[in-house]
Amino acid sequence: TKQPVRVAVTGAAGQIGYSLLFRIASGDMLGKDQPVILQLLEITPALKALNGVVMELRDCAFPLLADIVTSDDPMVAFKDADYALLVGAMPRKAGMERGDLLGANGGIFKPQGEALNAVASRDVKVLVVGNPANTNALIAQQNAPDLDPKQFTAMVRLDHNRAISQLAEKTGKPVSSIKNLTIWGNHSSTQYPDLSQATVDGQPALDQVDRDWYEQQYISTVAKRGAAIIEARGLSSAASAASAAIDHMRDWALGTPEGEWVSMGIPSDGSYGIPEGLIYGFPVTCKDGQYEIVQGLPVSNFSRGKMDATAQELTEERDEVRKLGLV
Ligand code: NAX
Repeated sequence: TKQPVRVAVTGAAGQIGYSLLFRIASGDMLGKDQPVILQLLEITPALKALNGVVMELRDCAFPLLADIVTSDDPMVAFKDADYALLVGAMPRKAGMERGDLLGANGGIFKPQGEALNAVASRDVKVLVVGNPANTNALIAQQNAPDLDPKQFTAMVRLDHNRAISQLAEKTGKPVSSIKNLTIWGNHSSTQYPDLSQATVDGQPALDQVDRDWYEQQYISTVAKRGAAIIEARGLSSAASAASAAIDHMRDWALGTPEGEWVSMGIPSDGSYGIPEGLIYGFPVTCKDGQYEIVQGLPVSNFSRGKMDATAQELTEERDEVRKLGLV
């Protein structure tokens, strides 16, 4: 039997945490043969609620759940962590400007980056879910100089999964028939869900839907799905966000299927003309715990405009957090 690995989760008493922790503990993320130790971080006032979640986790009697640690100190929660899912963040409140939001989250992700740098496993894989996810990942990364920048990623997998599901619905085909679509850029309304390389049952997706629907409806439906969920449910996406986080980490750790790619927010190496260093959604394949950008895909003028617009937004966010001294 394998040795347990340490999985840190922040915001563990929140909505996403309530779905995510049970999926991790049941083996959905790292495999049905991989024991885990959960190391849960919350703010002090939420520790009581977190204790209730821990009681339920214990009541599941998950065979793979080796231990649970809770703390309000990132130096404790991140100690020797092999995986870190940074879910807790400061939500945007009415009247908040982008600068205020980035500043408030800097107060969370700077110390968390420093703590990961100080105490996490040298191979820790970090996924930032808390919004604004891409720039929060950048802040944590820039405050962890002893770790490889590539160890910091942001979640665009929920957008990727939403894009698959919308296309499946439109074409009347099962989700499993859809391959190789990409979410480029920011997890925000500027994201670009790109069908130019996508296939449905092995045939080009764009031969099966009309171009107008794709450009005028599909892209914005995917990008605005989060708002539609809030409108319907009165709360933001939680179980689907948790499921996407599981997918992201599982594929990163255990690999993507041969001939298929997924979308991950990762530090740009300049591929596809995206400014180096931005945490940007790219098509990637994963093998042996490493991801690699899918190279050489053709980029149409339409795609170029969309890819540059979302890069521009991320550049502005980076300028803003530089001004605040966070990176
Ligand atoms: P909740 O408000 O239910 O939970 C957040 C939890 O984080 C709370 O329990 C809070 O006490 C905790 N927290 C706050 N600051 C903390 C800190 N410094 N250290 C540790 N814990 C802290 O939000 P939830 O619905 O779970 O969403 C969490 C985050 O995910 C939000 O920022 C949300 O915007 C973001 N999302 C990101 C998505 C993505 O695709 N990247 C999609 C879903 C979701 O909207």
